[in-house]
Amino acid sequence: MRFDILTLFPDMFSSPFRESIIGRAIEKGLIEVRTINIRDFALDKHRVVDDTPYGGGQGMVMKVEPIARAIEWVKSQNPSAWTVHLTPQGKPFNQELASSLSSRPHLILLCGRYEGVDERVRELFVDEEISIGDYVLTGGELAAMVLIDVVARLLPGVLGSDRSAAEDSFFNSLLEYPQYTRPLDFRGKCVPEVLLSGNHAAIALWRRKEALRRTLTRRPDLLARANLSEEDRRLMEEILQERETDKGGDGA
Ligand code: 6GU
Repeated sequence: MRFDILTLFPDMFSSPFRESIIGRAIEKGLIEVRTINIRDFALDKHRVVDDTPYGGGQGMVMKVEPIARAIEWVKSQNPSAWTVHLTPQGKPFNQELASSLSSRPHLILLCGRYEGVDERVRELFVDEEISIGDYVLTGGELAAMVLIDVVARLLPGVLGSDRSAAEDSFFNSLLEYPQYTRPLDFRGKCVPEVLLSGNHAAIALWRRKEALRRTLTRRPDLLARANLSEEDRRLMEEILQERETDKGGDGA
């Protein structure tokens, strides 16, 4: 899968994609990430990429021509590339949207600055507008990094054979269960007994219950979408009972 990032700040992308899972995916040729400096597509002597807004007001607006030329340059190589504009006005990004993007062989990611991009870019060149959450970033660059990370790990081979994204939290609409490693006792806080039992069925049941408990406590909105089995419903009953008696839970 190919990602072409259109940005005014290509240097922001050099380090994050060298590391870890995404770095290895690039080395293995599973994904290609290329940054394209929008300024290189400005034709005037001073390579101007932004201008003051018609109608007045604060800040600068990114000009349409350099962005148009940059997108058309990529499209001349692959007319079927899918163009995404990262903007707070976009559709909220989530696992489902990531999954649908992961089936596209070539994404063009347009990173705007917060003040905005000339509206005609959207009208003429953008297939989809995406936001990564209800808060304001100074530009689309960090959002593009988030999107690439989330989408890339869904591609075959990126996570390695021993792990699949289908096991992840959010894929199942539940939060993850708590994890522990050595030492057994840290300042009087001990690892739950059941995890030392060697009883795999009991461990699986405990983990499922704790995942349900966390989701109920922290993100009850996710439960509406979760596919709960008969056993899950029974565990939920237990959790609610426990909450009644000892105001238990994981302290969340
Ligand atoms: Cl995609 N861009 C900016 N500038 N801010 C954001 C965002 C995107 N998503 C959330 N906040």
